[in-house]
Parts: sequence; C-alpha cells; structure tokens
Amino acid sequence: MSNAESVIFNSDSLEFRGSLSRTSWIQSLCDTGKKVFKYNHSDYNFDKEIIDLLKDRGFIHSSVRLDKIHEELSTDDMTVDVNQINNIVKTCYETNERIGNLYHEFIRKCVKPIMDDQIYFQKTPTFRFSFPKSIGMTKRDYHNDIMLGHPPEELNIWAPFTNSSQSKSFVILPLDKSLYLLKKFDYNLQSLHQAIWKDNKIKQFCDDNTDIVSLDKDEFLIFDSRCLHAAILNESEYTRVSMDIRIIRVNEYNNLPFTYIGTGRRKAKFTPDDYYHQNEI
Ligand SMILES: O=C(O)CCC(=O)C(=O)O
Ligand SMILES: [Fe+2]
Repeated sequence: MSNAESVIFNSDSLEFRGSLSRTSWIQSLCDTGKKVFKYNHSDYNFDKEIIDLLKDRGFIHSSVRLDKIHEELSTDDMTVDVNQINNIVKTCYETNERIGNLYHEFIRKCVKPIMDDQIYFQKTPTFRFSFPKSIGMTKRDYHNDIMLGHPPEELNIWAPFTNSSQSKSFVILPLDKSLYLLKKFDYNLQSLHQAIWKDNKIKQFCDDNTDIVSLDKDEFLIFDSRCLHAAILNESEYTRVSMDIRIIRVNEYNNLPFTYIGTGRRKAKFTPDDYYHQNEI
C-alpha cells in the first residue's frame, strides 16, 4: 500500500538486482508467479474471532456476518488514510490470543507442509477490511512490498474470509508483466513507483494487465513478492475481509546480502527477532 509520497526502497547493489531478476521458488512451480492452495476454512474460524474482537473493542455490537459489519461502523472508522489504511485495519495490528493461536495453526498445518524448507513468517498477520465505496481509496495503489523495504525473497500469502470476487478483492499483475516493468526501469524501484504515479501509460499498462484475485473461502494465494498488486475500491454492498502474510524460506533468509528495513514509520527490521516470528511453532 503506497501513495505518491511514500518512501520507496532502492539499492544499487548487484545482489539486490540479482534477487529481483532471479528465478524464484514459486516461479518454478508456476510461471505466473502465483498459485492457489486449498485448505479447510471451516477448521479456522477467523470470521467469528474477528467479529468478537471488534465487539470487545466497541467497534460493533450486534453483527453476526463479517461482510455486513459496515452497517454498524462509523464513516470515520471506514475512511482510509493516505496509505489506504482504515481504523479497523489499524486496530487489528494487535489481535488477541485466540486469533494468534488460529494463525499459528494455519501456518503450521496449511503453509509449512507446502514448503520444502523451514520458514520465518510474519509475527502478526495483516487483516484487511475493504468497506463498500470507502472514502479515500486511490486507483493507483500499484506496488510490491519490496518497494516498502521487504526482501525480494519473501512470498506473499493472501486469504479471504468473505466472498472475494470482483471488487471485493485486490488485483495482481502477473510475474512476467511485473518483471517486464522492473526491467524497463532498470530494477530501480523508486523510478518505477514514480512512473506509476506520474505516467498514465504505465498506470494504463497496469490497469490493462492486472487480474482480480477471485478465491473461494477455502483457498489462499501464494504470490511472488515481485508481482505488483493493488487494493481497489469495493463497489459492492459487502465488506471484504482478508488476511495477508509474508513468509521467507530460512535458507534464502540466511543468504540475504543485508538486513532489510521497512520504509514505514515503524522501520521494522525484517529479522526473526522483529518482524518475523522468532520461535518454532
Ligand atoms: O488486500 C489488499 O487490498 C492489498 C494486499 C496487499 O497489498 C498485500 O498483501 O501486500
Ligand atoms: Fe502489498
């Protein structure tokens, strides 16, 4: 999630360029750089736990359906800031023990078995709430998380808890098109980001080539962190709730050329004692 003024990471180092142009693990599974995996959603009742959390924190009182919570929320709490973040997303930067346990189980049983290596994973997942026609959404959010300081070796995971078809989702530019843009801008993320905001041809290229991520509730997506993606305006009558997680295979982590640091306010270090969970689960 970025805006025209976001601080964008860049590095001239050969290793960084090598990371951006390498063949990744997910790319060798699937050349679009994204792959859908199945899991048993009903074993992971995030829906109820999120509703309970928002009730405990006084945001809602009676909702029983996650996709209808907007009916009880104030416009203020649903309006997004320059980073496309609203108050409900912010409150979920910290969750509770029950959600933490569910999350660990999801990582242990659904994600780890897919990997052929140990992984480090984001300590707290990001829960996204995209409200119907929410105020402040931009049409130019195209970014990848590397622009925000994440290692290119990370993988992004995205799992919906509500119906995620059409605008109740986000969009992603397939890997070949994302790599085409990265190469066109000589792997300079600042230049690419600037072009997204200033050059209508580049923005149009993204608009024309992105796919809407449309998943069932018992599916999640793993995508290459180099793929550009964007939050979009939800034009439906339903709230979209999803979880996004970043993971990195330990072997690749151990070979990173330097410590990556987030460009955001918190300056998160992408290390197992800061951004990633530290212990075995
Ligand atoms: O879910 C969204 O709207 C955006 C997700 C995103 O930017 C991410 O997963 O990194
Ligand atoms: Fe992102």
